[in-house]
Amino acid sequence: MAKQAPQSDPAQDAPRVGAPQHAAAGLPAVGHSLRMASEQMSPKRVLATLRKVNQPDGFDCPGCAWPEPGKTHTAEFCENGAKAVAEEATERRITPEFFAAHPVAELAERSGYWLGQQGRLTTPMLLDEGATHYTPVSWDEAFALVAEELNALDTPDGAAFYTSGRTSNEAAFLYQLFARRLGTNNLPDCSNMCHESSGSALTETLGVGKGSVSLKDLYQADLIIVAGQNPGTNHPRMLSALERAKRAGAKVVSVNPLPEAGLERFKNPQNARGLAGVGTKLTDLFLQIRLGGDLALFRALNRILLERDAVDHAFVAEHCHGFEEFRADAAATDREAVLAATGLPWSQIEELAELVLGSQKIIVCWAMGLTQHKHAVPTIREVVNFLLLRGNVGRPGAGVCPVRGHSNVQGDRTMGIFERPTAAFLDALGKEFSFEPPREHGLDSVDTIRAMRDGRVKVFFAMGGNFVAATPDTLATEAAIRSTRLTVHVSTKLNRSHVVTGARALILPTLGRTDRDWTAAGAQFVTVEDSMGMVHSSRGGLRPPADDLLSEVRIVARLARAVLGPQDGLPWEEFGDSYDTVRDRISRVVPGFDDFNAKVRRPGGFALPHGPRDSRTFPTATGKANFSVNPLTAPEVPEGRLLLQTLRSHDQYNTTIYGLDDRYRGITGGRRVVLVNPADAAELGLAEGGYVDLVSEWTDGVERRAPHFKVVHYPVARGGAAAYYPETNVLVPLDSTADVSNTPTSKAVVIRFEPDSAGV
Ligand SMILES: Nc1nc2c(c(=O)[nH]1)N[C@H]1C(S)=C(S)[C@@H](COP(=O)(O)OP(=O)(O)OC[C@H]3O[C@@H](n4cnc5c(=O)[nH]c(N)nc54)[C@H](O)[C@@H]3O)O[C@H]1N2
Ligand SMILES: Nc1nc2c(c(=O)[nH]1)N[C@H]1C(S)=C(S)[C@@H](COP(=O)(O)OP(=O)(O)OC[C@H]3O[C@@H](n4cnc5c(=O)[nH]c(N)nc54)[C@H](O)[C@@H]3O)O[C@H]1N2
Ligand SMILES: [Mo]
Repeated sequence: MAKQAPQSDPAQDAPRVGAPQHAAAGLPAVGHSLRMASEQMSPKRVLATLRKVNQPDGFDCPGCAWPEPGKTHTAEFCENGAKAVAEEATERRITPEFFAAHPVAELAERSGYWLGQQGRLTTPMLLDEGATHYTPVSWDEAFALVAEELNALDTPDGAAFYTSGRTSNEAAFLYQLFARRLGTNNLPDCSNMCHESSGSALTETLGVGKGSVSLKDLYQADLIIVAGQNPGTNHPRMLSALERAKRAGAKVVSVNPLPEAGLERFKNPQNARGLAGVGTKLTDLFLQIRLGGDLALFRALNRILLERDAVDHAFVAEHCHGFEEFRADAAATDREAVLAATGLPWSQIEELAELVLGSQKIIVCWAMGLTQHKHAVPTIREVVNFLLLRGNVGRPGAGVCPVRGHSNVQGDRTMGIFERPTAAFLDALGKEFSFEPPREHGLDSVDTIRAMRDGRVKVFFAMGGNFVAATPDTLATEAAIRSTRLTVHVSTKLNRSHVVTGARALILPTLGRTDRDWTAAGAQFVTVEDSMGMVHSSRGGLRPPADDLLSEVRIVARLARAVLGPQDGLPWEEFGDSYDTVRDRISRVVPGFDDFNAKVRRPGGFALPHGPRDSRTFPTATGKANFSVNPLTAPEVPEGRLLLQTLRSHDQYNTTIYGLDDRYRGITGGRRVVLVNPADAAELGLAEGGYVDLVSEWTDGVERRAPHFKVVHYPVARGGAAAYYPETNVLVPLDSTADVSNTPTSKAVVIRFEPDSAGV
């Protein structure tokens, strides 16, 4: 039986503040995940579902992209994976009656948390022009309507096709094929807001925009630096890997403006010691860096390594390009500028340098703390310089480790979800399907918003995700979306993007990872690629929320047939019924996927080739690994202002809010909090527990305000503040993006504080 949805709403949230914790997981995490799951499902379904997470015969956890260890533990999931699974496998349902009872105007007043709690979507729904309510439509009507709007465009570039990173390889491949046969490269995706900066920096310097390490490398490393990442919440299974690395003698350094509990100590819930005992201390050295100080930190490290001549000269001579220019510039790194940018004492930087000098094998892991800054790309290039100096790329126990977010965000890119595809990819695609794909680059996420605003994009189609809530500058973005002709969302759950729409809107419900997927050709499975380039299968086992739900693969296949017409000539029906036929095509288009259908049926799947990792071959413009020169910059913050980073609480998955607690940071019952260093709070007159408005400052003079945030005195690095996304996306200016990657600067928003305008 479906249960009643809880009614609490963050609009009336009342955060309570306790002490931050100093260890992650352990028994409370197990209890927490089971409680969350049982709010959504019967006990039998909880067991049946959680038993299949990340098992060879089961489904890939829709939580994060962290890889599965070779021999899977019987419970290879974590507290937050369990929440992600429960969110999807919930027994609550949204039926046409729900939409009849709630006008869209009313739903637009509801919190994202409330929308998500209503259950799984079951029926295709249409919001027609001028209508107040969504009404049911048949699948055929829905596809015909999309075809009508797309075919009415002057140019295929008047449409944009967004992807969120849960989409399977098979669906992603067909989706980009469809967009390109239609004639556009407008394929924005969540990567644009996520690891695009990593992809840009790594492609330029190493030739492959992905991480170069496997789990085995982590276990063999001497030193692991975790910079700008909160794995205790966002990649909990990474803590088991760090624990294992530590047992084998590795040192762990964390670089973060916040002391994150998960990096301090880990109580592994999968063994008795972790459940009951004190757990394992993870961080050996914690550098509490200022927001945006990482480029300065890595430049300082590089200067010290050069001064000590701690350079792998043989590696540099044989494999690298640009060393002399880099050396001249890095050696001149100004110490005072480093101290100002990082806020760290020089002695701590030297302490880290000593650890580096004592280590043969070094890995640097990072996530959004590095990628969402104006100077994110130069920062990551400098990390690469640091690793190249001592030959830490392309040998066991060493390398770059950008830790991906969505469970298949890396695979989607591999399948061609990219607004700037390479010529080689388009050549292969064109050859396989006998057509000439469009060559002109398309729009990324931020440029899609601009194009909608300017009337150049009229149809917005989303394969998953929650575009209006996930993107910056909420008010500008919502206005842009509302000016379009048609918005279409292929979704599992209701969210904000379904109630802020174009003139017409469609919701196309779909199967999730946990659902059984049967077609005319029998049982189907899909494949995904994890953060370390391992490809494996995923097969759901639950009865789908409705009998006529279509998988993403079938939705794309039927859409393509409806839009492109019978004259298109590709066997879309066959693609939709038999995913093996899609994989056969992928095997001939995407490098590394030869013999795909056979290889993916082996337990554990297979690893994609990676030149730098496998053979120290670097497919860059110079044919070598490129050193780069990255002038020292850091965010500038005027007097009386702080730099705000927007981050995740422990009870959310991006725009999906599971609950109102952030347990490790000691915050419960609400999300509208702003964490401020007590010394900064004293200077700015921000009383603990008081309420304020956050107002962001940007060169365009537009006022961006997020009202009613409770001030929490918290040990964040001086000069910075932290608050949760997506509530704070209203503060991130659309034009404030990273150089090169165009990623919104979600970790660097200049704000001032004003009296609480909600006046509560
Ligand atoms: N449970 C759960 N899991 C998730 C997600 C989720 O929302 N919930 N989201 C998924 C997705 S899509 C992604 S991309 C990942 C995100 O994973 P993370 O990147 O860990 O997520 P954030 O909460 O954005 O955390 C950023 C971390 O970087 C630190 N930081 C911020 N600015 C700086 C800086 O300038 N320098 C340094 N050194 N550190 C900084 C913050 O203090 C924080 O610890 O997680 C994925 N997994
Ligand atoms: N201020 C600020 N903004 C940020 C960030 C930040 O740190 N700060 N982080 C950025 C990052 S890293 C990312 S990745 C983006 C995330 O941006 P998105 O990927 O667009 O957002 P999500 O919240 O992950 O999308 C959740 C929705 O996906 C749908 N969904 C879930 N599972 C499935 C599925 O299997 N199939 C389909 N079709 N739909 C499904 C559900 O309807 C759910 O409501 O946000 C970015 N925005
Ligand atoms: Mo992400």
